[in-house]
Amino acid sequence: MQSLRQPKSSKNARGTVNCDNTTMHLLQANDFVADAIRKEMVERNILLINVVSSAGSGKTTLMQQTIQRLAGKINIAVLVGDLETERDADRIRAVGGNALQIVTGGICHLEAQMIWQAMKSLHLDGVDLLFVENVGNLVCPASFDLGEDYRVTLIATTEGDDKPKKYPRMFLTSEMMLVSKCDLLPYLPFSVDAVVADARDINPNIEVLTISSTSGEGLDAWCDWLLARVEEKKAEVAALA
Ligand SMILES: Nc1nc2c(ncn2[C@@H]2O[C@H](COP(=O)(O)OP(=O)(O)OP(=O)(O)O)[C@@H](O)[C@H]2O)c(=O)[nH]1
Ligand SMILES: [Mg+2]
Repeated sequence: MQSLRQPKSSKNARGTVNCDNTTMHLLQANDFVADAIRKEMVERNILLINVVSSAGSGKTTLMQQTIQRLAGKINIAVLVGDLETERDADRIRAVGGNALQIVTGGICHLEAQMIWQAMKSLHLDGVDLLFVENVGNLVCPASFDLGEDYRVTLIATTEGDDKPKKYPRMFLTSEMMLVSKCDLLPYLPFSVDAVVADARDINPNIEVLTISSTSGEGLDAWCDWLLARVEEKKAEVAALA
C-alpha cells in the first residue's frame, strides 16, 4: 500500500521541474479527491489498481482473464473508462464480472471526481479488488491520480519497444509494467530486454511481468502478484484498526 508518497501529479522525470501553471492547480484539485478515494478504499478494505496503456494493448482482455482465474478466490469489480460506448463493460460482464462503464464523452483520461461518482453506483460490498481500466493512451492518464494503491501499465509487443522513453511519465508513475501480447514476440522486432532497461532507467523500482492473455503465459505470476497485494492491504488496514 502506498502511503506518505509524493503525489503522482508532481513526479518529475530526471532533470525537469514543474512550473506553476493552471494545469498544476487543476491537478492539485484532482489530488484532493484522489486522497478522499484512498481513505474510502481503506475504510472499505479494497485494493484499488489503475490499469493504463495505449489503446488496444490488452487491458480489457486481461481484466476478463483475471476475473475468470481469480473467481472464488477474491471478489473483483471494474470501473472502465472510454470516450464512447459501453463495450468494455459489456465484455467484462459477459465473463461474470461486476463492471460499470464511465463514458467520458471525449475526455482522454479518467479523473478522480469521475471515480468518486462512479464508485457510488457500483456495488462494492464484499469487493476485495477494484480495477479501474483507464482510457487507452499513454499521455493524459499519467497525470491524474485516481487514489489507486498501484498503477499498472501494459506495453504490448505490437507497440514497439521505444515507448517508455517517449512517454516517460506513465512509466515513472507506475509500480508495475506488464509486457503484454508476448505470444507475438516471434513475429515482431520487439526486445523485452530493451523495454525493461528503458523503463528501469526512468523508474528503477518498476516491477515487470511478461504476459499473454492468449497463451496464458505470465498470468499465474500476475494473479499471484495481485493476491499478495490484496493480502498486504488487508494486513495494513487491520493494523490501522
Ligand atoms: N495476440 C494477442 N492479442 C491480444 C492479447 N490480449 C489482447 N489481445 C487482442 O488485442 C485487441 C485489443 O484488446 P483489448 O483487451 O480490447 O485492449 P484494450 O487495451 O482494452 O483496448 P482499449 O480499451 O480500446 O484501449 C483485441 O483484439 C484482443 O483480442 C494477447 O495477449 N495476445
Ligand atoms: Mg479496453
